[in-house]
Amino acid sequence: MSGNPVTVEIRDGLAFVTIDNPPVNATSQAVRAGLADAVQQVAASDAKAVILRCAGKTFVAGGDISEFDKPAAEPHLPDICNAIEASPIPWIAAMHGTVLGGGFEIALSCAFRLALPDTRFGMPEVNIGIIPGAGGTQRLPRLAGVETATNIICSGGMFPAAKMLEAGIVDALMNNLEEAVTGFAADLPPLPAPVSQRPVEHPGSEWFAAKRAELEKKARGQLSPVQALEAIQWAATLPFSEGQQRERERFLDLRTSDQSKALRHAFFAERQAAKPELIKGAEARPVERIVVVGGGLMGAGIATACLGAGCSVHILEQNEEGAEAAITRVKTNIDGAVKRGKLSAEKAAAQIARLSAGSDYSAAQDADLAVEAVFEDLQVKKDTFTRLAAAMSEDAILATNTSYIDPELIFEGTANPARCLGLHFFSPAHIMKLVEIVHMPETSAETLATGFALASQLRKIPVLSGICDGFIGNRMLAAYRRQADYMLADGALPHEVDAAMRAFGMPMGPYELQDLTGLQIAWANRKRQAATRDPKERYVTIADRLCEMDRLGQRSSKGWYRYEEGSKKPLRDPDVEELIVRYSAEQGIERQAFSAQEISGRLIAAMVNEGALIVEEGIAASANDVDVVKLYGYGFPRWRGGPMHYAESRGTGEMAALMQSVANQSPNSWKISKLLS
Ligand code: 3H9
Repeated sequence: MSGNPVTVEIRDGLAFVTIDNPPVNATSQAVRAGLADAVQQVAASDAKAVILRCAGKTFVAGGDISEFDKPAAEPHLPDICNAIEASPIPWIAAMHGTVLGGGFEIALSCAFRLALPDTRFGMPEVNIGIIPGAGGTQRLPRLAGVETATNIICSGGMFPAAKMLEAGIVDALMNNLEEAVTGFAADLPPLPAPVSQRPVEHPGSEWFAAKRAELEKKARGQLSPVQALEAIQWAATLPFSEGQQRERERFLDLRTSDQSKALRHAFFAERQAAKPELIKGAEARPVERIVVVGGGLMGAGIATACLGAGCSVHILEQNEEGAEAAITRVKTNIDGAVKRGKLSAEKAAAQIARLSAGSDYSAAQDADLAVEAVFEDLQVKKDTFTRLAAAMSEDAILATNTSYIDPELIFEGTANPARCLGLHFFSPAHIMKLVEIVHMPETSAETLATGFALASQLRKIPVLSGICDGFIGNRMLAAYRRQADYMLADGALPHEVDAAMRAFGMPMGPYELQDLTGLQIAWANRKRQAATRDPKERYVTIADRLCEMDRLGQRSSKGWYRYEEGSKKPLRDPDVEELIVRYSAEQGIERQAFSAQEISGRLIAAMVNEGALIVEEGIAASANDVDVVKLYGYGFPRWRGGPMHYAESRGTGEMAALMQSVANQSPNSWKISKLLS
């Protein structure tokens, strides 16, 4: 990149304006200044058209998010967009890569929009808690209609160029962009009316009301999608200039909002988590052939994800029947993706062609990496790795998907432990984004780098974790559930706890979630932990009692709730509530009422405290990593940024005081992190 990120070249009667601002050509202040100059420079030239293009892998991917903590600095993008649109010389956007946010808004101000066929478009502003701020909410409805504009802007999604062409947003798709655009510019079609001057068809206030209700339900507390809808509604009711002014005011307001700060924190935290210090400079090994041991729900999910990333997968099962069942499970996952329109039938067939299964470990001999997803039992896992190590080369990577067992015990005695690590996927593994990459002291940086590279190949979000019971995510979940159980014993009921956590923004409360996933795994863990549990720690046995009564969740038609046949709707169960009240009485506890805020405050405090301990102990490299785990593995509301960001935004003092009161309520049960005091 030269000093100036925007250059102008006038050649053969055409002006070429090139933005070169790696990595993603964001419209930083320098780019905006360069564009403002370019507008004037070309207006004063004798060029008959301007071609706006970008160097590197992408067109402009939006405003520069790293500038959003500072006050907005001139020149402002809406003014530049207006100047491009008003230019006496027509501007042509020549687009490739991703055309996002402010980049899309610049393109909407051009007279023509041309793109490579594999370009993707989107207005992802709502994902970072803002709305488009350079006329996007006002121009897009004028170009493509309110409904299409709403789908693009309020979803924050990315859309293929073919869809944009169909919607009339892009004028043409061209293969040899540079040459084709130059040809197009040399022989321009008649100029269309500037987008800002086109009329908008109002779909009716009922349409807006219904859309608003739909967005509110989906957003679970996130405000930006509804705010964006309101701005689109201005496009349908106000002159452009007024609509644009209101859009700008709202954009600036939202930029400083807590939600936007939290969502921006999440954006940078997940990128930072993917590049831990420990793998700096280490080279990842290519992974093409993968063996997955165990073709149950988890193993089949891992296999599906690996196939989707272009790897070949062999599943090892105990016998041929098990192997066949595993293949069926993977095929069902792949079929599901086809049915949901996520995968073409052709790609699905290619994935299935790369899948095999059997029970003979010699099939693992050429694999680059093996992931074990067998029964959560130390001896079974140890035996699996003994057989894998014997079959595979001594530097093939060995990964355990254990959720709780110490990988050091699992890999004890394995030759070359530097190639061993944990790859902790979350179920269903072909859908859930999070992978905890668990390192042992012996694990080499190269092995870890390979784990991170594989995760990104699988389009997952990797987070490094050291070793502790439950690693980062499940250890925090255990603390959260423990506090929830304390609250049941002290006076709350499951539906109150669940409602409070949903109101906080969680997709589900802890009890309905346990019913959905089954109570038995956590029960087995509690039994395993019993031997080492501090006898002075408060231990509430309500969950154990339910398990002993075979109330194991939805699959047994009853758990914390009861379920009517064929229904997944949790219904309050007087038997469970009676059991809870009886438990309190047995313990001599006088039950008290808790407000939803008290419940969520205490549960989150317990979660934050555990996260802080995890950072304090060095299990997580940073509080950011803890946030990423909770955002991607446990549905923590992204617009709150993750538990650690949330705690920081509330003030650690407030969180410390809350945690102290939680600890006082259940003496000897909580260690409070030094980071909270
Ligand atoms: C906006 O446009 C507002 C306007 O409406 C109004 C203005 C008035 N800013 O994701 P990657 C960095 S709001 C600053 O790993 P990929 C990113 O942090 C904006 N930095 O690559 C990373 O840095 P590092 C609306 C940005 O190929 C590096 O680039 N736009 C920005 O997997 C590579 O990123 C968005 O929200 C940015 N806008 O994906 C787009 N974008 O290497 C957000 C990226 O130091 N961006 N960086 O970690 C994306 O969705 C993806 O980055 C993209 C590339 C698809 C572009």
